[in-house]
Amino acid sequence: KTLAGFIAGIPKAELHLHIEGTLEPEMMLALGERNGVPLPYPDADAAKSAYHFSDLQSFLDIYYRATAVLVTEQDFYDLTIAYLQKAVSRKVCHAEIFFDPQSHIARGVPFETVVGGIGQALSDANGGLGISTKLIMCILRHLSEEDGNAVLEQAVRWKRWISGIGLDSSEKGNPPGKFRELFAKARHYGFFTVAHAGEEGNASSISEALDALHVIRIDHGVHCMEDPVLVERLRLDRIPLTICPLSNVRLNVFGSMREHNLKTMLDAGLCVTINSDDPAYFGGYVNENYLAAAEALNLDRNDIIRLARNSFEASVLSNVQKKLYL
Ligand code: ES4
Ligand code: ZN
Repeated sequence: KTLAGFIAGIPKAELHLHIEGTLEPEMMLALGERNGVPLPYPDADAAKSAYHFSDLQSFLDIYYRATAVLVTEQDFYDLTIAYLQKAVSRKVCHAEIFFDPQSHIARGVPFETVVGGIGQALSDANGGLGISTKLIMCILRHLSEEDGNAVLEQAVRWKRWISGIGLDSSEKGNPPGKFRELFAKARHYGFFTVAHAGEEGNASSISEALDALHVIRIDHGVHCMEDPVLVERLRLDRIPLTICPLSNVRLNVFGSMREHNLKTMLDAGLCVTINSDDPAYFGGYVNENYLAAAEALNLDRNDIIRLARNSFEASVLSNVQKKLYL
């Protein structure tokens, strides 16, 4: 069996996936047309060739602009169903999915429209598609804590569909501590919490996310290796890291896939997982991320099995549900 076939055949969980980052150029253009939202690209090929990024911010500018085509509840429903179908066909059995309500509210799209469309799609899939899901509402860290508090208060009324609170967007200049009180409130309300940290920021931002926000998992976290004390803490406490190899290379966190430290982290005994982040922008879904990392870093089949098992261990599924996969 080929390595690609092996990867495609094993059950996986995806834990770091922005639903807005699954907006493929074809759907972006169709929704732009449907909703009368102008786009800077004449066709899908032009969009794809514009997806060259120098760093996280240069990506975020293009990504937030594209999300402007998402207007109606049906748009959010269609976007989510399209991702879930791709996930199922790649043997993703469980997905914990991020969304960014503040980027939509700022454009005048109501919170209920966003959560209603995404939540209905997830709920329909749980019945028919054969994938389980959790929804994680991300707070945009470049905005104020006050702005984040407003969506947190709305999320409480949608607890039947929202399980966790995350933290994303520009890491530079927006340390985790800025959201200490918001995250304390989120935990008080019964949400689990995660945060992007150590993507462009250094190891201290990871420690700060653990100490100030009490997150159960770190998104990216690739800069942890700079701090041996932190590595030991992550290892002993089995704090999972959701790694996104293609994203890291496309955003110049690493100069090439061969320079990625995923294998080093795995060999250090960390609970690392492979995920796709924003697959419509970074050149592949979860299986392509496994394959690109495996080929560049010489991962063997035991490494791949370990990564897939880690993905279920790192999920928020109950122990009973995890036993189906571990
Ligand atoms: C993101 Cl790769 C990445 N980092 C931070 N925030 C994000 N939002 C969407 N993709
Ligand atoms: Zn991300």
